[in-house]
Amino acid sequence: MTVDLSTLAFPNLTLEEVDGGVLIVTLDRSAKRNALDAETIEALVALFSILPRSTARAVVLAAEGDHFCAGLDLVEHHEADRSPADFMHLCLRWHEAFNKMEYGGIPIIASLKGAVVGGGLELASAAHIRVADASTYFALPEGQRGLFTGGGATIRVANLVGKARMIDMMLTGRIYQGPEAVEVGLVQYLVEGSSLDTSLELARKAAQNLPLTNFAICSAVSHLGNMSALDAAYAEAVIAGVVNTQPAARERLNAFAKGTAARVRPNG
Ligand code: 1HE
Repeated sequence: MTVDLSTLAFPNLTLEEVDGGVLIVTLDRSAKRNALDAETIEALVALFSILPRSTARAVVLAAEGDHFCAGLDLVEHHEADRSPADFMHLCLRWHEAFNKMEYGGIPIIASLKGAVVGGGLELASAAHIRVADASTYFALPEGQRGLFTGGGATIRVANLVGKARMIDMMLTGRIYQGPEAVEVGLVQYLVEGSSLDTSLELARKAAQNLPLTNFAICSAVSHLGNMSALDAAYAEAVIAGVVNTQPAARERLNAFAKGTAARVRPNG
């Protein structure tokens, strides 16, 4: 059953369907710099659990205000005075949300600005493409706060920048921004104008792919990365068997065979 996106509503998130099958999901807690409290994490779990069964073909994850996300809600955490078990269970909900994003099969483009720090970087790392603007900066300030990452930074940020850089960020509070953020792998795009415009452009492009192809790209690639090379090669062949023979692809292959499909050539 396909879920009607217009019926969905979640705390601290706004949803806007735009043309081309693109859904803009906006973090809407800018008074708190979009810090992730428990309620917002539950909203992300619920939303990204549903999206694979909706009409959304691609998502732009954006934010209200000047900052993408200030990470864990430190005030809530301080006031809740959580037990180790309570915080472990909370972190498992963060993982549930971010795993639904990374493995859900729907392309997610994160439109970044301002602070993308701590849990905010963990959230951005669960997207498939990250777009920064001139204001965007990245950090893992957990070390300075007497904390440790709990939303997957040791896995996803390490995958992006490597273990040594991630440890440096955690130990020293090192901030990455601008071209250096691209060089180290934190983002694929750095734009002069608005990261939202470029994210929408990229999402519209991705949404034109067949949904089963995008499912393989935005789910299988991550699953394959968790396997041994031998098993990953086997599973890749099985997935390609399904995806590359999908009836919906025949029209595209036919167009190529007839010479009417676009060729792959660089601009200019
Ligand atoms: C918050 C949070 C937050 C802002 N939790 N309330 N993350 C951090 O260590 C980053 C903490 N935040 C900051 O460094 C700054 O807020 C910013 C650089 C992001 C933005 O600065 P600014 O000057 O625009 O805002 P502000 O004055 O610091 O904050 C505005 C309000 O947002 C204020 O609330 P108010 O009620 O006093 O107006 C702040 O308290 C609130 N706010 N950030 C709660 N993070 C699963 S483990 C993950 C572990 C982590 O993520 S640790 C990293 C935490």
